[in-house]
Amino acid sequence: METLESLRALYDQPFLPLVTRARATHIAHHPESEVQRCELVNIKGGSCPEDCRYCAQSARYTTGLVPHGLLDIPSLRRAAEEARAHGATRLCLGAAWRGLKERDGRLEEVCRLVEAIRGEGLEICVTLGLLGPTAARRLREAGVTIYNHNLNSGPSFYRQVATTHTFADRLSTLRVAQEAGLRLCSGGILGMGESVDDRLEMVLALLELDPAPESVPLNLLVPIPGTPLASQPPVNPFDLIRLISVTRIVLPRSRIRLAAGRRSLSPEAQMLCFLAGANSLFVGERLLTTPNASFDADHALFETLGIEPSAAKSCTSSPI
Ligand code: SAM
Ligand code: DTB
Ligand code: SF4
Repeated sequence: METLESLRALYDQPFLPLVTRARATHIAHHPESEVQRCELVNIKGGSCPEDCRYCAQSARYTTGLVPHGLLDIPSLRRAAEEARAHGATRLCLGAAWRGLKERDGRLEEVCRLVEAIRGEGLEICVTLGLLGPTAARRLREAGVTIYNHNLNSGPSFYRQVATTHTFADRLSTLRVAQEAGLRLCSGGILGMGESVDDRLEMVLALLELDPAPESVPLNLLVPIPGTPLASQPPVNPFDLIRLISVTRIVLPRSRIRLAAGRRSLSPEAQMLCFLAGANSLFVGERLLTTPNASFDADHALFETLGIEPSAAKSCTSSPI
């Protein structure tokens, strides 16, 4: 069983042996040139009551974001078509609110959106904040197969990430989603001022989930003017590559997603991330509120590396 000390020992070994071991683990469990493409749609933007210190969508900070209500069905259908045109096999619908309570009218509205695009050949992931059991079961029934809810950091640092909910609240949502038959997508953000141990504590918490998350997004903080974390210094890409390597070694079957902040990485740094075990990314012009890596840059990178897109899993597939 892994401990913080064993993860730290892995993390601190010399860079090349660490990446070599991660690569060997990767090849033993995944097709070596396959990278999953996902696309995000912000189905409800801004005015969020939570105080996550990194987030453009919190109502507590003046970020210049123009809030919008729930997306309509034709706009979502168009977004799904665009995602398919970009080669995405998974669509992730995000909403800026605290979560969905039981008997919340917004739940049925989200389910109608999901039902409108199920059967389009895309895996449907949603990221709707804190979740109760009835809402989780209803989402599963509507056609959602994956729930994204990031732990974002380790438990010791979490109080410095947000105060309006706790790390335990986030963990409990993950368990609720799992119990409803949803596969999990959960990871975090690097660059909020946390230590390496905080990042490894997060990996340890992901490891304790049973089954392990199907995907682990690793975001680099995108500094948003107006938020408390606007002036954080950028993360050293080698620290990201080390964390990807450790995550790959201890979660051999999970997909590791290079998520927000990818556009700040050079093609060479991204290549090292793939070598260390990253095998998923976001395509499309935008993430939720910020620009993503450009289509042309991605096209050139995929060509250079001979990266192949993954096939979508069936909507009824069981947890890994
Ligand atoms: N409200 C839901 C929640 O908090 O889970 C879903 C939307 S939230 C924007 C989804 C995730 O995006 C966050 O948990 C965080 O990991 C990531 N994220 C948000 N803003 C970010 C930023 N500025 N830089 C990097 N990642 C960010
Ligand atoms: C994840 O880990 N990152 C995505 C998705 N899952 C929901 C969101 C990134 C958001 C980046 C900042 C923004 O665009 O507002
Ligand atoms: Fe709200 Fe999610 Fe942003 Fe936190 S991360 S402020 S819960 S939208």
